[in-house]
Amino acid sequence: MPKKILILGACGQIGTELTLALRARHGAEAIIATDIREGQVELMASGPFSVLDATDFRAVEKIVQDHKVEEVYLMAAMLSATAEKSPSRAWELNMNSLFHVLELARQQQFAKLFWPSSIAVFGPSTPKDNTPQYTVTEPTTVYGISKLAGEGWCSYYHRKHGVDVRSLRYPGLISWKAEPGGGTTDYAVEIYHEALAKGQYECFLREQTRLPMMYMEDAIRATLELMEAPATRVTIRNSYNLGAMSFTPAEMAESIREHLPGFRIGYRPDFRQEIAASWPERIDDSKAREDWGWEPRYTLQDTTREMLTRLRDRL
Ligand code: AKB
Repeated sequence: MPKKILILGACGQIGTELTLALRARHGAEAIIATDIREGQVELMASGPFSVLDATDFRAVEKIVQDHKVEEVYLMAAMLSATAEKSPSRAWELNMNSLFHVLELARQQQFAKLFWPSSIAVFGPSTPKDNTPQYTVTEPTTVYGISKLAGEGWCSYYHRKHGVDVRSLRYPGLISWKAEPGGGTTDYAVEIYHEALAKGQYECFLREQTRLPMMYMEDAIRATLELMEAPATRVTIRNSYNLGAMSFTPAEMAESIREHLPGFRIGYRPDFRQEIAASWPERIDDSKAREDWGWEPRYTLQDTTREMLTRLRDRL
């Protein structure tokens, strides 16, 4: 019998592709996808799905027990921009959902946990270029504070209770299957949709705002590689820095112009500019490379080519 894997937050930007990738690897029936609401057609048709609130401890415990779950991926979270608008709801969702699964793992109700962290754990006092694994972490957003606290709890549960919890500090993620929602890096997905639909885009960040980014296929592969690595290779139990590329909105627009020469971009920075300005520009992910062999594949040019081709095919 294949091991049963539970995904909480399966309908979000990462959850959607993670669910499909895990189903391709382990078989549809082995993956129990859950979310607070139903997701897109491809995901819903791909295998078992239950509506589940990740902050409801009893409901999560029941599904773990009913399916004899061995691994959990907790992908439910409120992202940076939305969290600034609802700080207490963001804290409740981001922290309580994590506590619940850490507790169930401590009670040995399942064996292995993945929890996503973010470049948002860093703040304005962090070195921006080649941000090291170990450095100042003074986040200035609600989301970043919750991710930093979560990292602390992950390493605590590992040290004190031997919980096999693994985590990545994702950069901004670029995907075509599912759209992001409520993040500061979302412009890097919106821009492709608008480039194809209207030939122009108004960006909510300034043109020279450089941020670390990654194509979703790399992010999913990183997640699976970390989860499949032998426990002895996983020396970091709060969260690994993870990098791939780094660019500004102006550079992204330039890469789109190589395919759509008439594409135009304008800039109208909003409150997300301040969030982006507090984050690193480029990440040093040498610990992930050393420990479990991380190697990104997609550059900005690859990403632009893939995004435009895939989105065009879907039109
Ligand atoms: C966000 O913009 O909030 C996220 C992230 C960098 O964690 N994409």
